[in-house]
Amino acid sequence: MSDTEKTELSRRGFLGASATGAAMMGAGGTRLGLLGGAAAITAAATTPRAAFAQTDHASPAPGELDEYYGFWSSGQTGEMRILGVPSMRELMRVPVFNRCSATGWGQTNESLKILTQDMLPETREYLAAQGKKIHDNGDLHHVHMSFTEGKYDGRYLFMNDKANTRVARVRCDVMKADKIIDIPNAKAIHGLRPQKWPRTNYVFANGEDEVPMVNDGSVLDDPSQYVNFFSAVNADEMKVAWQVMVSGNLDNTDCDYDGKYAFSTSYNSEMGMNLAEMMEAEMDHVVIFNIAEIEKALESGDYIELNGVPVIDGRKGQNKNYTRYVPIPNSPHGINMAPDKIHLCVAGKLSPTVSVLDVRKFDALFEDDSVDPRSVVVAEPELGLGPLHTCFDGKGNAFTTLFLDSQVVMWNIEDAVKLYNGEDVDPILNKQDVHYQPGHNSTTMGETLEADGKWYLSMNKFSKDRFLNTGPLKPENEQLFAIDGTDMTLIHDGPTFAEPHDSILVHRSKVNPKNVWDRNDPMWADARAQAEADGVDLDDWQDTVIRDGNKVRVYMTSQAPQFSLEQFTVKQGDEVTVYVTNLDDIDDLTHGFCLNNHGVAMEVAPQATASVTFTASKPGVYWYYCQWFCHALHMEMRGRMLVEPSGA
Ligand code: RUQ
Ligand code: CUA
Repeated sequence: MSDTEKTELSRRGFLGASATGAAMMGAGGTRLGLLGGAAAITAAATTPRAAFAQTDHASPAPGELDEYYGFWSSGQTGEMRILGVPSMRELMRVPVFNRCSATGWGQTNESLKILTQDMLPETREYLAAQGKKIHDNGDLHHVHMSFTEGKYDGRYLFMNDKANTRVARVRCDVMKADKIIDIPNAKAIHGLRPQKWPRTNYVFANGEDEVPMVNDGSVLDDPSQYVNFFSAVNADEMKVAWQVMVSGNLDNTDCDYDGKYAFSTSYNSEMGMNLAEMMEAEMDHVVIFNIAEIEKALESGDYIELNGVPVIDGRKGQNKNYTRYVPIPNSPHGINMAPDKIHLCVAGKLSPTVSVLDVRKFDALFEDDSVDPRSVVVAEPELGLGPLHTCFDGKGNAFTTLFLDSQVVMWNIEDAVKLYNGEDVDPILNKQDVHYQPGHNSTTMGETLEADGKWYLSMNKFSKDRFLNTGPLKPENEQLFAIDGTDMTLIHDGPTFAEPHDSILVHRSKVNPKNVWDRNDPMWADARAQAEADGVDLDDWQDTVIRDGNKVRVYMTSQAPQFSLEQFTVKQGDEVTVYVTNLDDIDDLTHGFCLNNHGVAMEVAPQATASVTFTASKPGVYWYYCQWFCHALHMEMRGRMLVEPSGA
């Protein structure tokens, strides 16, 4: 029996089972039966996806779970997204650097604390001058998970904000940010990677834009005095541990599987201020950071302190053992460490090449100044136009996006090394068109020692004519391929809103979030302390209104379909804080608190406490309501805030 026949048989079996199930379950079963039928019809259609449903690369049926979590950066949207792979179903949006109307991120006291407590004084002052507490935007390019011994450990996700020079950490147990820090001295954090070995003690973060070292206006249009900073963030404390001053703009970064080196691509080695100047040199470079030597400098005191951070001088020509500069053609962009622990792939962007560096050769560079930095290059295959990023299948093969060619090229690393050594081999295994202009790519588990080479994702910057026209602003496009040896088969092709910048594809065995919050979660420690001071038990039914001068604290609970307070009264001009604790502990029973005409809204997930503070400046009657659908009587879940006129 052929595979097709087998599938046909099981499909009929599936249809039959659904039909019987529906008949047996009577009216209640009709929906189930319909669902089964719909699934069977989809599978029977002659789309590439249906073809793939017949192999072990099957996309999950409705109701089935995906094998992988995808953690997505969203670029200029500023949030993190969670998708299921291979279905490519979007599961969640996690606000991080942006504000969110649904969850109240950027408005609740809990999120404001996370957004503001690690701000630099200069940021606070700047925002205050704009009449703001927080930034309204972020530009989140790179999401990466914490590692233990080269493997994802499911604790945290780290991410950058290029727009406002920040680094954030998201807790994987609840999928909320718990730390957002300003990076001093550096400007525009772009490339970001957690240390892989022995564990993520550091998160490495590139400063992309160069500025005067002390950027207080005393130096302005004198680029010769501009510098750039590479930062290592202590991942446990979320504080900058050290910075290295470098030459050139830092672009992307990665690190080895031995815990010895981090490395960054650097375009604009010219330190040019405009396009022509930035493109002048044929060669730019990769900067290699020697972690042990840098840590020694901290002990020996070979650093200056700038804004509370030890800054080490690793600029070109210093030839101290902190950095080495390896010339790479031309404006290199992506830098990706292969899971073979040996090969580092640096995409040439303006050069059609990927330079392959052997990290075992880096020791020699630091042992002897006179060793040619290019001696660490062991291959430089020409792959096509506009190579940007590379990922791996864990079987010795690499996939590189070609921005200008709108293709992905699959190639063999060892064969590229052989070619470089003069052997007559073609390292290119496969080229596939993608639509269009791919930036990042990722493979399942591809940036870890557990790279499994099952799926390949292309994140494309343009969709052009591929979807219904949405006006001048078009969606971007993502394409998922199944990898089978050297074959690649397209199984998903779908639009996304700005911007599918980068992603990691993590096996679901690595991630295990909670279903309801733990009542003692540190997220609302401040609310708990305040409640205790007010004699309120935050774990119990609450209907307490405390007046404290012109500050009013309102404690209420939510339990479907009711708030514990049907109404509360305040005076015009009062500063009101509403604390809502969701006593429901059923999965998926999220309530919300939205106060009409006050711009106040927040999510209160099961067993969570959330709070919001506002000024009751308008006398009158204002309804608050639950804005997360929770119950058949969800519409009835509401209450009134009565604001007495101040003269009354
Ligand atoms: S960089 S498209 Cu911001 Cu991730 Cu290469
Ligand atoms: Cu509670 Cu809707």
